[in-house]
Amino acid sequence: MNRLQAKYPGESEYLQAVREVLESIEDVYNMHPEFEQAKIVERMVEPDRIFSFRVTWVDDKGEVQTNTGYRIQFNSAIGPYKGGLRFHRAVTPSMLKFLGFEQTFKNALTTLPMGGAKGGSDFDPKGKSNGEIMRFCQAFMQELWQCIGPDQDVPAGDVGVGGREIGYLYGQYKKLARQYNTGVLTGKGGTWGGSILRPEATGFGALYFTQHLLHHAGKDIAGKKVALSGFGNVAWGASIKATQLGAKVVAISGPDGVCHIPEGITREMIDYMLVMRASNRDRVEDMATRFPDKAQFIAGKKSWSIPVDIALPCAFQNELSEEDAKELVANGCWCCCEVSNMGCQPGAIHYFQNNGVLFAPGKAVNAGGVATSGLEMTQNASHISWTAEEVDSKLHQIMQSIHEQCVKFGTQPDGSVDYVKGANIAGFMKVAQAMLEQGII
Ligand code: 2IT
Repeated sequence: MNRLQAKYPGESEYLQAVREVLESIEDVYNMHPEFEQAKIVERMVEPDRIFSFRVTWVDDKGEVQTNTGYRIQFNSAIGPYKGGLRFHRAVTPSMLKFLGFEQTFKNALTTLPMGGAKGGSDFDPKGKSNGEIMRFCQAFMQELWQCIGPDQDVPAGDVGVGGREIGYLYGQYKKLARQYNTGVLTGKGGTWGGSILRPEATGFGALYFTQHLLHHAGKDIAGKKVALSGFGNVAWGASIKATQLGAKVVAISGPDGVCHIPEGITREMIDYMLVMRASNRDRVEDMATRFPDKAQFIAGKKSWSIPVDIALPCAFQNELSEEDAKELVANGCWCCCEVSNMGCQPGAIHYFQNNGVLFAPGKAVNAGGVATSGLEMTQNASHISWTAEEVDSKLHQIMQSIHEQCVKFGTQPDGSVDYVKGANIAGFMKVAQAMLEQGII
C-alpha cells in the first residue's frame, strides 16, 4: 500500500478501493505463501493495460470540442475484459482504475467467466442534445473500436451511458470494424441482441441480494421504508423491485437535492424517472414539479436526511459520508446495501459496522448488472434470446450464489456476517487461483 501511494499520489479513489480489498484479504493472503511467491497482489493491483485517446467532436453551435477517452483493461485471469463505460465530467484515470479494480472482483463473484475492465470519458452529458451525444459516441468509438471485441473486451453502460449511447457506439463500431457480432457490447436494444431485463438488472439484482441478506438476519423487506439516491438507471430498477416486494421508496435524489415521497413512489413516478434521465437536465426537482402532491423537493439535501429503515446508495462513489451514516442511524436506519460502486466512504462503512447496521458492499450488491451482461453475451454467442422468466431466474440464482459466497467467506466467530470481507475474499480467491495456475505473465 505504501509503495502504491508513493507511485500514484493523488489517485485517491483507486488507493481507497485497493486499501479496502487488501485489508479484507490480509489474513487469508498470509496463509498462502504461494500467493506471496508469485507476487499476486503486486500484479493484481496494476491494470494489464490502459488506453488513453483524444476524442474530438463538433457541438450544435459548430464549435470544436475535445475530450479524453480511456479504456482500462484491468485483469483477464478468468475471462475476456468486461465492464462499463462512464461519461461524466469528473472522470479521471484514478476513477476508472478504481472501477476496473472493483469490476475484476465483482465479475469473479458472478460465477461467469469475465475479466475486469472499465472505460469512459470526461465528456459531460448534462445539457447535451441528442445529436451531440451521437457525435460524441461516434468520435469516442473511432478510437475504441481497435481495443475491443466479443472475445477480447466487451464494454457496456455505466453512469452517463445507457441504451441510447450503446446504440450509437455499436453503430459506429460496425461501420469501422466491419464486424457484425453484436456481442462486442452489452446493454443493447431488444431488437438487436440486447438481453431482456438488462436495463432493470442492476436494481433488481440489488434487491434480490438485499432480500437474501435480510432473510439471513431474520428480517423481511415488506413494509420497510427505503431511501435511494440518484434517479438514473440503477435507482429506476431498484425502485421497481423494492416497490414490488412491498417496500416504500420514500426518497430519490439528484445533484440539486432530494425528493421526499412520504407515501412511497408510484409506478407513474418510476416511469417519469426515464423521462428525467433522457432530458439530460440532471435535476431531481423535476419529479416534484411533475407530481407536486406526492413529492416534496428539498434543495441541497441528500436522501440520507430522510428517516428510513434501509438506505440504498444508487448514484456515485463516496456519496454517503460518515456524517450521513450518523444521521441515518440516528433516524433509525438499520440496513445499508451499497448499490453504487464504492458508494460509502470508509468512515461510513466503519460507522455502520460498529453500530450494528447490516452493511453490504457494491461489488456484491450491484453485480446483477454485469451478470446480466454476461447472460447477454451467452445469448449473443449462441444466437438465441431467452424470455424474461429465464433471465430473471438466472439473475436470481446468481445473486443468491453471491450472497452464499459472502456468508461462506465473511461469517465471523460471533455468527454475524462481514459482507465486505466476504465479498472481497471470495472474489480475490477466485482471481488469485486463476492467476497462479496461468503462470508468471
Ligand atoms: O459497474 C458495473 O458493473 C457496470 N457498470 C456494468 C458493467 C457491464 O459490463 O454490464
